[in-house]
This record gives sequence, C-alpha cells and structure tokens, in this order.
Amino acid sequence: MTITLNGLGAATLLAAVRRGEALAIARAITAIENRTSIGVEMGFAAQDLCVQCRTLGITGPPGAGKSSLINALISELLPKYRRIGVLTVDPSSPVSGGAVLGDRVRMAAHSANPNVFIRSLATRGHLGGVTRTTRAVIDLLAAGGMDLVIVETVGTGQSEVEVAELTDVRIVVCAPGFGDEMQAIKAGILEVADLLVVNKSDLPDADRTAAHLKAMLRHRGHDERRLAFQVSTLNRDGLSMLAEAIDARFAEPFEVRQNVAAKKDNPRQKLAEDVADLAAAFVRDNGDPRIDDIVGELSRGAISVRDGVITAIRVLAEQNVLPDATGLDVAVKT
Ligand SMILES: Nc1nc2c(ncn2[C@@H]2O[C@H](COP(=O)(O)OP(=O)(O)OP(=O)(O)O)[C@@H](O)[C@H]2O)c(=O)[nH]1
Ligand SMILES: [Mg+2]
Repeated sequence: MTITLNGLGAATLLAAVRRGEALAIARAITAIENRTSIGVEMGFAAQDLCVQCRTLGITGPPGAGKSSLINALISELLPKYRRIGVLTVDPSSPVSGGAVLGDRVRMAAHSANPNVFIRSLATRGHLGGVTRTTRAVIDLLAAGGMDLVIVETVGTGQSEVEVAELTDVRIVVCAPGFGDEMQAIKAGILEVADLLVVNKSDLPDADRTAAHLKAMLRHRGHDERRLAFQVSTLNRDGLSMLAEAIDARFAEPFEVRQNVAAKKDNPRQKLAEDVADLAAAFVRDNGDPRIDDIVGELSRGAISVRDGVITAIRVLAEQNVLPDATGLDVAVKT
C-alpha cells in the first residue's frame, strides 16, 4: 500500500523534514497530531533516527509570561543553538484556540526567522495522548535539524508534569503576587523543576514573591542561588544570566537525550500503545472492503464488538494491508 499525504509519499515527506523544510515539518506534525497512518509512521521513523537535540521545558500558570520569556530567550540562545523549535502545549484545554493567537503575537519577533519554528499543539483533550504526541513531535523536530526544542506547557497539574518530564532541563515560571498557584507549584511541578524563574521583576511585588520562593527552596535544602532567578522580559533584565544557567544545566552530566521514548517509558507498555496506534490508523484510513463490512455488521449489531475487533486484526495481519515500510526504511538510513 502506498501512503500519501497531499501527493507526497511518506518517504518523500520524511526526506523533506530531514532537509529542514518548514512546510514539510508542519505537515508531518499535523499528521502526527491527527494520528493518521502517515503520522504514526513519521513518529516511528523520527524515533528510529535518534537525532540528538537539547530540550527545554517552560511551565507555569496562565499569564506568568512563559511565551514572552521564550521569545526573549530565543534571542539569547540563537547564537549557540542555531535552529530552535518551540512547541506550545496546553493539556488542560480541549483545543488551544485562544492561546495560539497569543503565542503568535508574543513570539512575533521570531516568526519570520527561518531558524525558528513555532507551533502550537492542539491537544483535543486526550490526556495521555498529549504526552505521546509531544514526544513524537520533539523527535520529529530533532530529525528536522533543530538544535534545541523549547516546550511551553500551561498549568501545574499531572499532565503538565508528564509533558515537562520529556525535556532535559525544566523551568518553572511564575509572576509576582499570586498565592494559590504557588501552592499548586509546591505540590507538583516543583519536583521536576531545574530552574525557577520569577518573571515581571519590573512589578512591585516581584521581590516579595522571589523571597517567598527562595525561602521555600531553602526550607527544602536546595541552593536558592543556583535555582532561583528573577527576570523581566519587558526590560530584558536577568535574561543573559538565565541563559547562562540554562547552558550550565545542559552541560551538567545529564545524558543528552538521544531518544526520549527510551528515557522513562515502560517498553512493553510503549510497544502496546504503538501497536494500537498503527492498527487504529489503518482501520480508519484504509479502504479495504472487508473493514467496511465489519463496520457495517457492527453498526447493525450483527456481530459482537469482540468479534469485530478480532476479525479486523485478522484482516490487518493476514491480508497484508499494513503498509510496506521499505520506502521509509530507505529514507531513514540515508
Ligand atoms: N510587566 C510585565 N509584564 C509582562 C512581562 N512578561 C510578560 N508580561 C505580560 O504578561 C502577559 C502574559 O504574557 P504571556 O507571555 O502571554 O504569558 P504566558 O504565560 O505565555 O500565558 P499563557 O500562554 O496564556 O498561559 C502579557 O500581557 C505580557 O505582556 C514582564 O516582564 N513584565
Ligand atoms: Mg503562552
């Protein structure tokens, strides 16, 4: 079976991604998000490439200034990391509609730069799926030649922590004068934070918030001078120091991530999910009449769900409707 996406075969698309073509990268990400067969294939192929790239997570409550901080940091980091990808992920909202516009405005300074690729991931509410999609997209951006991928996540809940865990260095950003968020940060995301940033240091409450945070760090036996930073993206205060701290963190004996998937996943669980993704994509996408028949019988209630699933698996396996991945293999090994 030939896989095509807007007339491009998977191998052709992957080759274009590897040349760093922004349009191809954007198309591949859309395919990954939609879990089409080509998207599932691209996700697998990108992982197999194991291209090295640094990853930086920026997490914090809504409006803390995460996007503004990324925009400001890009200028600091571009001399060293010559191609930077930015993903904004909002696991708590079904579709990150409003945020997309805000992020575009916030990062407008770099949107015309061919070495900066900015993309919002529409998460559509699958909680577990967000992490998997984000992981696949990070691998794809690495394959597309990004030296650094920055991932912005909003909030401080469990799924944000999971997404943050995909990155090598994690920054938690907060803004002056908030109380409840601080409690939430204490409870969850602080545990995965490498650096804590109080943004908007131009505002009057900034020192008090920073002092509070530092006291909290001391209380937990952390070195607050190494961990806590005050910046203002408005007047660019503290940004070069923060960029240096990020570099220093990358230089620490953290393994450079070769393959995020290998880092913390249970391999059997991951295989199970990958099998399910591939099978699901082909049941949805392929035009095999036997699959149509099963769908018809299921909707008439003529067969049990279990029999429908088993018959579909047999069709996939026996009749060789799974794609011949040879073309992709060739592209991967070039
Ligand atoms: N005073 C001041 N305002 C800032 C600073 N940085 C960002 N802001 C403002 O804070 C607001 C939120 O900034 P964003 O960068 O969109 O914050 P965010 O955390 O990405 O927001 P969401 O993605 O919506 O959660 C905007 O109105 C910014 O202009 C700063 O250093 N000082
Ligand atoms: Mg934002």
